[in-house]
Amino acid sequence: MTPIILHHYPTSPFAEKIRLILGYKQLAWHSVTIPMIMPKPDLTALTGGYRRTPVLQLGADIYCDTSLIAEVLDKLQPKPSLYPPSVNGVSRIVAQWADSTVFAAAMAYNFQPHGIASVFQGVPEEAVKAFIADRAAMRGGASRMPLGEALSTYKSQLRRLSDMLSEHDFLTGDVPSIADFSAYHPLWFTLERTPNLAGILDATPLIKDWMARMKAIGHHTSHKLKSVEAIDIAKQTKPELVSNLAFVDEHGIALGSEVTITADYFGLEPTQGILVAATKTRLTLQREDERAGTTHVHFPRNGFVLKKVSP
Ligand SMILES: N[C@@H](CCC(=O)N[C@@H](CS)C(=O)NCC(=O)O)C(=O)O
Repeated sequence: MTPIILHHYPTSPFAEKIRLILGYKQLAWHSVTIPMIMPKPDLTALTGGYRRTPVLQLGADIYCDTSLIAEVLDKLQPKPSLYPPSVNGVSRIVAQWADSTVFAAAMAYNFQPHGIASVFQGVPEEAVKAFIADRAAMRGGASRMPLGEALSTYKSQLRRLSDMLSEHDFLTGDVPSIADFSAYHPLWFTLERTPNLAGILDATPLIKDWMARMKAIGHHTSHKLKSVEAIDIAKQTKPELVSNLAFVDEHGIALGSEVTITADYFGLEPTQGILVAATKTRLTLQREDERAGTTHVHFPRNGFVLKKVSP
């Protein structure tokens, strides 16, 4: 089997979502540690510009965004499913809400001054300043949610999540679904990276018990890989064929066009390449890179903007 390579760093909540999914599916993986801030030259040799964390690599196929990465891992190892049929729709909707709305409130709460002090304990002041400036640039200068709003929003979201746990062990039933992995990671950051702020979880003991169950899933086994080795693997591999996929055109952009794909918020570095596939749910670009060779970079349609490059 093509090695599963995760490009990530330990403190990334979205990476924790994928590490736990790998654990749930008992998939062994390779771990490439990437920088927390720009520049990320080895990552962008693979993605062509996309800089968010994490990124999944299977040979010369590069998958951006955890909603797509979760789908790919579920296809690779269908059991246990992340999308149990009886809750397929609702689990995806809760996951989307958690990855966007809960994540925003939780991180605004986690990154209040006490939280920053805890996350960056022992880190030189210059590095902390560089991190704060990098994230402000990613938000295009927009500030995080004010602390008062973050506090009331996060508390109310915790109460809603707790309500969902009153009759079963996981959010949508007796077994985990994608909803659990998406709701867990922002709360994991509160509990593990900003423990001095974790008292907010005390009002919802059902959540604390559920978090212990989620943590127990673990990350299965991983082996460290250097970023240059990952680039070599891409260079030595051919991307999977996509010419058999049904073309769904929502933009009036033909396959074979030179295009860019850009996240619709937070981290607006575009990836440019040839549009080689567009299905109902995902878009694929082919790129040539001096170091990585020919790669296919895959994005979900949700949350990304496709544009034709004018000649
Ligand atoms: N929608 C994206 C969000 C990913 C995201 O925001 N990741 C954060 C880290 S948890 C990030 O990219 N931060 C900036 C960076 O790592 O450069 C996904 O699901 O993968």
